[in-house]
Order: sequence, then structure tokens, then C-alpha cells
Amino acid sequence: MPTASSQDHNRALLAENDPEIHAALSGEEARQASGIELIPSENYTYPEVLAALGSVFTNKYSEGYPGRRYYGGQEFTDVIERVARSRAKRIFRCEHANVQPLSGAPMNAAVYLCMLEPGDTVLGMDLSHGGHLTHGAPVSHMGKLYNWVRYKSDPSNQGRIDFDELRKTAREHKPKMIVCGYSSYPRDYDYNEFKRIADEVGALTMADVSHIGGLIAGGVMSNPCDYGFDFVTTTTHKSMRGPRGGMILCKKEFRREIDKSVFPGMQGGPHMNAVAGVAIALGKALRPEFQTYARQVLDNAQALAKTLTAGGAALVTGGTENHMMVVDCIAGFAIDGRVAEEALDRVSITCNKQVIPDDPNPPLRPSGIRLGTPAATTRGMGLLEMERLGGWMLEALRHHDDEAALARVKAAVEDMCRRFPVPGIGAEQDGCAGPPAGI
Ligand code: DSN
Repeated sequence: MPTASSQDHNRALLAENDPEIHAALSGEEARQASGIELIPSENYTYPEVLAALGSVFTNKYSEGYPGRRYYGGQEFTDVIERVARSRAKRIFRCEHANVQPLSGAPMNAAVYLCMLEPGDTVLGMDLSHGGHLTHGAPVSHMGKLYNWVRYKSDPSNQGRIDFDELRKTAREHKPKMIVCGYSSYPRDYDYNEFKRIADEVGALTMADVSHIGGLIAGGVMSNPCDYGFDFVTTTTHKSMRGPRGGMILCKKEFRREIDKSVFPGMQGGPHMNAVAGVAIALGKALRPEFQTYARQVLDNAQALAKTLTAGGAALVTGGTENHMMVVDCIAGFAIDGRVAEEALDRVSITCNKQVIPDDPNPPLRPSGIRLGTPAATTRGMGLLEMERLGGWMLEALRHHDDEAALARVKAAVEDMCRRFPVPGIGAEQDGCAGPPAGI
């Protein structure tokens, strides 16, 4: 039987038997603890999820679904998968949940591959306007397999979707599916309007809410399942705080096709250690503390956006309605996104360079950076810390080639970070207990 100290023991074994990998792991822990993570798709998962990920569930093959597996020894894997599915259905108010996708790209591909024929037309959001690679970017396999047409955000209306244009495009191209969802779009979506347009042209609807799955679960952003979307996909490791993984939520009429598309269509054995972690994270998302967390993520984003804007930063949509913002660094600081990302890295603030709508610059040297607040909020940072972080970011971006200024900012950032330990590395607890009784 594993003992209370088995994780320490495992770690000691790693240090002894593979010091190179152990040193890299220790280095990553130190990096995460000493600086702050502002990449909007990242988070610090729960210690309980780390325990599940490093558990003996990783040893098990479980092709199939609970009660219908192709290998023996499934009495405990069936428990965790059933629990994960039932918690997902309860949280998102959907009829069916598949919790096996290994991550976001195979999750979305599993929907497309069972619902579309090669060459079918799909309407998705333009990548530079905030859509994701898996929403038809030409460099992706899915981008080549289907005929993608695109909609964009409207810069003259603070980046909101131009639904008149979208309707026109939908009527002209008659897509078989309309995909909404984003990875760098700082606004909420009008799911009602998407659904109305899809119904008008007879298209299926899919919302990829990977970035905001946790914010929907926490009740602070709208839920496309409530608007009759056919498919809702979400990764589990972003605002949800779970392990890396994905979920497909759908109407029951699509249940068999989706399950068959994930396995055996797309994947072999699910990663049951990750499925256990998904169940744990969903259990926590059912608690009232998670709603408080989700609210704070949004409030922190508002505070950070306000501080940056007041200091002269140009936010591409002029503000944010979710957890993230995109800063046009050329407009505000006369530097490109790569220089900005590097300057912030040097003060222990991690963000990512980001294309802005119709960016004239290439993706490895784009015009902007993307910032988000889920991870900082997980560490317990609030409005005051967002204002301080915003101030330090402005200083680092303005003085990106001044070593002394960067050293001063780095010391201040790291000093603040020491007071907000990372769950699983230094925090005793992180304010979120297990699922409510009876769940
Ligand atoms: N890489 C993720 C993001 O940063 O949005 C999505 O795949």
C-alpha cells in the first residue's frame, strides 16, 4: 500500500537515480514559485491533482468506456470515469460528457472528424482575431481537410463580433458547422446570436470554451450548453485548474458518434491518471469557493487592464470581459511582442507574444503580448497585487533595455511572489476543499 510519504520517497528516488531530470524538475519548481505566470492558458493545478497524475492510474490501459472495456481490471478506473462524467454534466448542464480527450487539439478534431466530411465548409474565427489553430488555421491538418471560411472581430466596435457580416458569410457559404470560441479574444460571446444564425442556415454549432471553461463552471461567464449548442469542448487545465486534458460535452443524440470518434476513432487508451485529475478538479469546481475564485479572476483582469491602460498601454479591444487581454506593444511602447515577452521574462513575469488582429508582423515577431489572471488568482493575488504587477510591467516595457531598471523590477516581483506560494510547491492549502457531500 502507498504510504503518506510515498511521494517524497518517489522524489528521493528520482534525485538519486536520474539527477539530470530531477534537477530540471527542481529548477521548474523554483521558476514557477519565484516569478508570476500571466499566460492566460496556464494555471497552477491542485496538489490533489498532482497526486492523481503521479499515481498508479498511469499504469492502466482502459480502452473503451465504463462497463464496456477491452481489458480487465477496470473496477477503479470505471469509478473515476463515471464520477468525472457525472460531475461534468452537472456543472455544464449538458446531456453527455466524454472526458477522455488527451488534450485540446485531439478533442476538437474528434468532433470535426465524426460530424464533417472532407471538403465540408466550416465557419470559424480568424486566428489573428482570437480564434485557435484548431479552428481551421491553414497550417493545421484540420485546416487542410475542410473548407474554412472566417469571421472576424470588429475593431471599430471594441473587438465585438460583427454579426451582420457573420450572417452574410454564413448565408453565402452555407457552412455545415459554425465554430465559436477563442484563445486570444478578450470579450464574451453572444451564443444566442451564433445559434440563431446557425439555425437559419442549418449548421451544427460548436463552442470551444477551453480558455473559459473554469469561468463558466464558476458561474461568471455564459454557458453555451444553455443556448442549445450541439457541441461544447473545453480543455481542463486552464481556468478549470485540472490536469492537461479535454472534454467534449454534447446533446444525447450525438453521444454514440462522439464516443466512437474519441475511441477508437481518434485515440487508444485514455490517460486514466489525468481522468482522475479531471474528476478531482470538477469536484472542486462544484464548491462555492470556486465561484469566488472565478469572480476574482475576472475582477483581477479588470484591475490589470485598468492599470495598464492608465499607464499608456494599448489594449486591442480597449478592455476585457474575461480573464485575458492582448496588448499592442508597437502602439504603446514601440517594441514588438518578442522584445516585450523577453523584457517581462527578465523580471520574472511570464507572458506570451501574440498576434493582434490582421497583424502585419509574423507570429514569431508579432505586435503584441497576451496576458491573463487565472494563475495569479490561484496564488491568492487580488486587486492590489494586479495594480502592482501592472505598474512593474509598464516599467519593464518602457525600460526594456535598461539593466538596472529591470533588476529593480525583478527583485520587487520576486519579493511579492514569495508571499504567495504555489499550490503543490509551497502552499499548505489553497482554499478549495473537495467536492460537496454527496457528489
Ligand atoms: N496553447 C493554448 C493557448 O495558449 O491558448 C491553446 O492551445
